[in-house]
Amino acid sequence: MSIFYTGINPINKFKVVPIFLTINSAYAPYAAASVHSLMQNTDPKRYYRVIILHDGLNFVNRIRLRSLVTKNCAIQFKKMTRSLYLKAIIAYCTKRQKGAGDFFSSAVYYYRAFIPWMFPLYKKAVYIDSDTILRGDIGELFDTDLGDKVLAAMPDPKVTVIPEFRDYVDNALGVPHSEYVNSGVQVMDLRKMRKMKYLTTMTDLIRKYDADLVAPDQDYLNVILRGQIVFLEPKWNAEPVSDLPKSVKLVHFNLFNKPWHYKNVPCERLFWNAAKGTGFLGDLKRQQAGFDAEKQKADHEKVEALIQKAGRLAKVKKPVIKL
Ligand SMILES: [Mn+2]
Repeated sequence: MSIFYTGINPINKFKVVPIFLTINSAYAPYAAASVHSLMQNTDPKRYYRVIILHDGLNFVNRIRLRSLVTKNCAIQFKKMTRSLYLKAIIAYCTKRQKGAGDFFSSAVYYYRAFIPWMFPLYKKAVYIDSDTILRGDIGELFDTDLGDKVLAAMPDPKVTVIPEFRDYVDNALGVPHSEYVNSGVQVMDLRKMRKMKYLTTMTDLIRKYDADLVAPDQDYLNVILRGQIVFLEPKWNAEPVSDLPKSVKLVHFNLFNKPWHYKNVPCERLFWNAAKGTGFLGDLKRQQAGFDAEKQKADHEKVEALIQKAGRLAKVKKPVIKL
């Protein structure tokens, strides 16, 4: 590779596959494993650009992430600016998402709603959570035909199997649970999202209702885009299981059993193989070693509290937010 190589794709921006992740410094090690796995599974004939939205990554994290660039895959960082939208969201998160089930206390999850607005030159993009590992070419996910819909995402398996989540979604959100999607993997039609003013709609709902919800922007996404979502095949947002089908292209370590916390969890090899060579391997090993019985107990209690919260919020007569 030339010493002048900067990781910037020397080609038309519109031909690139743009992939967004939204992180803070705490998520950097998992994001690095995810991005590393993504890059190991690209089509050499295509160009990719990983765009990391963050709220202030430190220098070391940025250097380590940036060093993952390959010939056909660039990395770009974009720090979130404190727009009025973001200020409203941070105020809401600070007030609402703290306390019981503190899983989602962070405004980081809401950054993805800013993508259409912050990147007006892109027509379409992929978003992935940082707790994902790729096993196939993300370009194929990007190629998903959205038809006249706005977004592609996968019906959330946790909502099908956990009765509290199911009732919460049906009653409190007014979204049929079979249609409720997980927001961890998305293909977005950015033009349509701009046209419908997705970000403004979301912040308006936040301001108007100040609603106590279970999942951060995922709940708003489902309410706002109901009926406008193409359902992805499970292979693009698969739960980690020990007998993972060969066809699976993306594994999502959603909610419980994170391999960087627990030993002997499904698909841990996939994660650790991707973490190797990222510069974060030592950090991740230390994190796992330090995740003692006390932290495990707290982690389980957080999951339990989140389920209980869903059960509590499900006991409403009509949906808590209305478009
Ligand atoms: Mn996730």
